[in-house]
Amino acid sequence: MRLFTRAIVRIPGSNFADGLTTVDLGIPAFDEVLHQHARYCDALCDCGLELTVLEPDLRHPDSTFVEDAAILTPHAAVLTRPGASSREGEVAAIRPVIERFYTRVLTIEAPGTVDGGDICEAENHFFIGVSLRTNEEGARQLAAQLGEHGYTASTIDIRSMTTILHLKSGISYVGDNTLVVMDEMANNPQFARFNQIRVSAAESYGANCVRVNDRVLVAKGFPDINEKLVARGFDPLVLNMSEFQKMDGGLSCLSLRF
Ligand code: CIR
Repeated sequence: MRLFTRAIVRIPGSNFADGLTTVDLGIPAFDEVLHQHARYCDALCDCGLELTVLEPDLRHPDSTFVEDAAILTPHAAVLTRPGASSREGEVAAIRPVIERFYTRVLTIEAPGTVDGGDICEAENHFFIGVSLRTNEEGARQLAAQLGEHGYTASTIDIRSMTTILHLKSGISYVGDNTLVVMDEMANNPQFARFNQIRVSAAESYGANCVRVNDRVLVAKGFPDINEKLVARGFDPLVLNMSEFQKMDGGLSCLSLRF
């Protein structure tokens, strides 16, 4: 599993609750949003990462979900072209930050769209979700760019799965050839070569977890996933994500790790 040394995060803005959401879980409480974000940052530091912490960007209420604006591999960075128009400007805002760390910065061009949340990296292979945010043209461009850097890629069409926004809402690669995957997706033949930790519909939000060096970040409140990770020798680090869940956000989307 790739070792990470750094992460980029962005502090949520006071208009965080004005972002996009498809769920009906209530309005996030801003104090608690900031608190949960701070604990998330602490967790990344505990995993050994050096953080670049960006100031809130009030022009873009969803911009704390930095993962959607870029894909960072050891060899190249790709700036995305988010599928939601309210999020397009997030890319220009993060570009100079990415350029501090990468000499080679690629882009997704219209009519392609890609959200980073649809990109699941599993060693040298990338699963690219084709969703309501990432279109086939975006997936094609990204696969070609990754191919030039020695990676393979394949697409997974999640457009018919109404319960998830992004591919990584339903699947995570946690290293050691293991996927955490929601039941609805588990039988996809593309996942057959992996060990699988299956996630029931009741715990589906918990399928978005993140391997960071020796730990796996896991959302609080999903005991079955937690137990299964422990049983397979993983070391979960549990974080309360309740306020981000209200805005369709998961653990992975709050950081760019590299
Ligand atoms: C959105 O709908 O775009 C945000 N409210 C949530 C984005 C979550 N991102 C992710 O899962 N990668």
